[in-house]
Amino acid sequence: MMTTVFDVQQYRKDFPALSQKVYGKPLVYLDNAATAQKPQCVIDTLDRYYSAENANIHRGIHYLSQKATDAFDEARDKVARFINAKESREIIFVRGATEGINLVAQSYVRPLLKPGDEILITWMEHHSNIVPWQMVAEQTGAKLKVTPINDAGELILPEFEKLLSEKTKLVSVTHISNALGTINPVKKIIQMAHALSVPVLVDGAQSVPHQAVDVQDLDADFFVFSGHKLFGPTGIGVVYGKAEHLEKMPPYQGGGDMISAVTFEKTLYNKIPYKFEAGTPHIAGVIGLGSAIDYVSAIGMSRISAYEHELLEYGTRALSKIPGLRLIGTAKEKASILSFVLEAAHPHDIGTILDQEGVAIRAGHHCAMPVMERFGVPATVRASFAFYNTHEDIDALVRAINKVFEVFR
Ligand code: 7TS
Repeated sequence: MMTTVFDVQQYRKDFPALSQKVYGKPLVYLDNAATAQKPQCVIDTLDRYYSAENANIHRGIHYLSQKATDAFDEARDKVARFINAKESREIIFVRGATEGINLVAQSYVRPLLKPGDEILITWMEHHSNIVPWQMVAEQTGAKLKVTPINDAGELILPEFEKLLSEKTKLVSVTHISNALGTINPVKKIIQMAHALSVPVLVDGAQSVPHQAVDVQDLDADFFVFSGHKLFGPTGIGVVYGKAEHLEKMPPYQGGGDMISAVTFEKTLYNKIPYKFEAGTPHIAGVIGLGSAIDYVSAIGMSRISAYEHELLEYGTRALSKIPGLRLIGTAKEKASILSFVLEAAHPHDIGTILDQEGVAIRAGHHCAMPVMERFGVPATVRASFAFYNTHEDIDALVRAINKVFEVFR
C-alpha cells in the first residue's frame, strides 16, 4: 500500500488568509471551531459565479439561469455523496447548523409534541442545540431532559439510557463538542434511541470538517452542519433528513419555490427538498460549499483526521507541561480542540495577550454556558485546529502562553 505524506505546507499555500501578518507577526490561526479559512478554489468559485454565472435558479429559461441551476443541483449531489445520504433530495439547504436545528424543531418535532412529552439532549450542547428545543417545549408543554457528563467531559451513557423513555420524542446530540472536543459515540446513541423507536438528530457542525461522516452507517434521522466551518462560505448550511421523515413534515417557511401551485384558497407544496427551501437560496454559497467539499475530499477526510489527531496529541503533551494550566475536556475520544484555563489569568486577558502575539484563539463560554457551569469556570481559552495547522503553530501557542506568565507574574 502506498503511504502519502501529509504535506501541510503545500495545503497552507491554498489558503491566502494564512500567510498574512497581524501586529507584524505571522498569523497563527487557531480559531477553526468558530470558522475556518477558505481555500483559493472556494474564493475563485464565488468570484466566477458572481463574475460570469450570476442568475436566479429554477426560474429562468435563459443560458445563465440554466448554468446556475446545474451548478446548484450538482452541489446538492456533492453534499449527498460527502455524507453518504441515500438520495440528493434528502439534502436541504439552510443558513447553517443553527437554522437546521430550528427547522427540525419546528417542522418535525413541534407537530409531534404533547404536554409531558420529552426532548433529550446532553450537557455539552452548543446553545444552538438547546434553545430551539426550549422554544418548542414552551410552545407545546413538552419538557427538555439533559444527559449529564463526567469530569472528563464524556457523556454518561447509563444516565442517557435511564432518561430515554416512551415519552422521548427526539434525541438531539452533538457529534463533537465545540467547547470540550469530546467525540460522542453517536452510532451507539442512535442504536439505543432506535431500540425505543426514538428518532435522533446529530449536530455535525464540529464533525464534518474533521472526520468522514456516513449518515446511513450512523442511521441518523437528521444531521445538520454549517458550510463555513468546512472551509466554505458563511450563510450556507445543510439539513440531512431521511426522506420518510421529510415527506411527512410541513414546510418550515412559505414563499417562492416551495410550492407546486398557489390559489388564494389553497397552496399545494412542492416535493422534497424544495418544500423546505422558500425564497431565492444562497446560490453562491451552495456552489461554494460544493467547491469546499471537492477540496477536502481530494485531500481525504481520513487523512485529515489522522493528521489532526497527531496535532492534538502533540498539543495536549505541550500544554500539559505548563504549570497551573488545567485542560477542560479530557475525553478519551477527542477531536482537535484544546480548551483550558490558567490559574494566573482570566481567559479574556490570556486571549488579548495571545492576540498580540499573532495567535488567534477564542476566549469565552463558546456558546456552551452549561459546560462552563459544569466545570466551574466562567470561560475557557480554546485553541481549535484544522488540517492546515502545524506543530510550529502549537509551539507558537506555547510561547504566547509563556508571555502571559511574564505579564501576570
Ligand atoms: N453546533 C455546534 C456544535 C457548534 O459548534 C456551532 C457553532 C453551532 C452548532 C452553530 O453553528 P452556526 O454556524 O449555525 O453558528 N460553534 C461556534 C463556536 O464554537 N465558536 O463560534 C461558533
